[in-house]
Amino acid sequence: MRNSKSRCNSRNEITTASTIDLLNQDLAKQVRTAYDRIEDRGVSACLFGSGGTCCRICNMGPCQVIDGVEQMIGICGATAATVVARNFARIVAAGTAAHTDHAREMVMGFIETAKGKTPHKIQDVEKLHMMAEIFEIEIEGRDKNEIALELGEKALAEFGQQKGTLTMLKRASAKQQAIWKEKGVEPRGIDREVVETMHRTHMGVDQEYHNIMKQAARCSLADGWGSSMLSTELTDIMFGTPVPKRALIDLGVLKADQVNVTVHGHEPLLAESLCMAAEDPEILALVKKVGAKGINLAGVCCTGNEILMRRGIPVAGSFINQEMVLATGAVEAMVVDVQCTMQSLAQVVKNKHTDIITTNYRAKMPDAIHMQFEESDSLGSAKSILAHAIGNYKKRGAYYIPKDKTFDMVVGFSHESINYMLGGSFRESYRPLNDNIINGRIKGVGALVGCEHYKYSDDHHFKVAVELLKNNVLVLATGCAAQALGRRGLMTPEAAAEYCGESLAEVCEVVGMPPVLHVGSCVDNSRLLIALTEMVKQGGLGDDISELPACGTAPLWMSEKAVAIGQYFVTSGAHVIFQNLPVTGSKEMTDFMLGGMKEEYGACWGCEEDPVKLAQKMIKAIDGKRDELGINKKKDRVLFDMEMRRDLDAGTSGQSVPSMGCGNK
Ligand code: NFS
Ligand code: SF4
Repeated sequence: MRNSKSRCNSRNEITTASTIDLLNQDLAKQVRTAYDRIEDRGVSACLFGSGGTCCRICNMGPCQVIDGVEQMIGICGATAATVVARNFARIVAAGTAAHTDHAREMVMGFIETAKGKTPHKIQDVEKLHMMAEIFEIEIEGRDKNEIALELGEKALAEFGQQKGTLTMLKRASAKQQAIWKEKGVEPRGIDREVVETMHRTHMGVDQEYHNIMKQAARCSLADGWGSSMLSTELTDIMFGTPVPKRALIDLGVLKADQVNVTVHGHEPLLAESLCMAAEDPEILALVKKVGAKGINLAGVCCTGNEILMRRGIPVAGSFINQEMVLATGAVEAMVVDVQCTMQSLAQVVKNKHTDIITTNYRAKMPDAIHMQFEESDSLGSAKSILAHAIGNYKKRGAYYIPKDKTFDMVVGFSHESINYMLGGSFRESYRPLNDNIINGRIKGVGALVGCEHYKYSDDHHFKVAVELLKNNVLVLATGCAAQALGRRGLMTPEAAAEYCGESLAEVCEVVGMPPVLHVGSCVDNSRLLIALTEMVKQGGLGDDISELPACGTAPLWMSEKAVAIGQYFVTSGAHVIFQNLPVTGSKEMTDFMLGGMKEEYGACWGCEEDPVKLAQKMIKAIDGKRDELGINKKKDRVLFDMEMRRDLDAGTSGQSVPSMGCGNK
């Protein structure tokens, strides 16, 4: 059943202050938004589609299948379980393909960088060496570019590999690796798992739901421990591993007297090149010529997260704000690459001076202009794009920027910076985190990830987070979920006192960290896999991820990528709760997803639409793990005494609140 309280179908139910302010302005009243389209279309989603029982993979259908009704199986005889499993596996394959194609671009850009053919440089040599060790690459006496080239080529080979297993699986705990081996779900090559999933779900191939789901598990691991992880690590090596820094979010980051260029999409190669081009003297001269005070780059969606994490570039909006960013009339160009770009954008800017500029041959849009981003000439491409945007500045008509509604954030919590922040310069480690979980000051870790969704209230993520924090669950966030929380002021150290339970607030205060840590883009969910694995390796909290007091959620998943992410977390032992899953049309599949998977991988999926109940289910799952670990015994609440404070302070020297603000390690 739908919970009406968490539904948001009209403009009247929007709670984001900047959006309300903007939509009340005359210039935005005519703009048709997704909220309006939801109202226009009504709310009746097709039951077969939402339950996963519509099959259209062959031309004897489409067949709409009803579980348990003999006359309502597919023309070919396919049952509800088979159809649901096939559809679900295809979602995982599509999500994996999206991350993989992104990752491939990054690896190829990395190789070109190692060859000196891009304006970028190998920046994080420590991480380069760490990755070289994993890939068994000699580092002694070798130049960083030489090592990077070998690493890039070995990484690229993982995509087309046909046999064996992916190299980075060995970063998982021994127990985890043993489970994957025993279940036969170790991915062989990244592309191979996507292709095989598509083949096995073709008409008349794999017809046993459990076997199909086994391949969905293997395919998702090729994403999380394969392409996404490669992308994150190689991007860090090239553009720098994020460290804590302050930044701003919301529509107010747009500037009245500057050329506003928003970058929307996912691939940091484009965004990083635009950042470099924005400082180029030729570009600055053009800016001056049109009478603007500067060029203001701002991010949207995950590309926004990438440059936010590494450069502190402000975020104008997340997925649900993309139309709003343009409705301001203050944007000279929105530069997009791939994924999560709504086709409606061109309609929003129809009578405005704004150009939507597509840059990737894979992703063109009607009514947009296309300026191909050439990796071989990335700075040149980026400069041409900016020059075009600057040319629009003087054409700007009526505009409105909701100025006073911008939020401060401290972002940049890569797994390394969490390690450093908690452990301090002398003993980088997750020990203090584990200790604080064991002693109960932190109940556990909640990962809040994934998309946003117009069908639900826009303070949904906030409500989930607040309930978790109140119960002393530390929140790690990525993707648009992270932006939604930043936009509600949860990413400042000061938020701890307001929202956290007493003991979590104390830990945040001593360390000087926000109660919600921004870990990056969706591809960076691989950072969470590593962070969880590090907690396991640190000891005291079990032998693999499935034993940790941790739980994940993508409470408003929208894209297929989010499902691939959820599936790789579950297959890696983390319990994950979504608002719904397209499996309800089959009892067998529902039972397997919400229960049976646990027997095989130590974790399963859960579903809950109501944000507060969802958080409570996460807390219950975390408490269950604490019970199993025997660390949930009621203790007298211990406040930090002087010795504990000294201990943590010594551990965090150099990372007090002010130094977190400037973010230099
Ligand atoms: Ni993730 Fe990021 Fe946002 Fe969802 Fe889309 S931008 S990759 S898919 S909507 S979180
Ligand atoms: Fe129908 Fe079977 Fe064809 Fe699917 S594969 S559309 S269930 S006949």
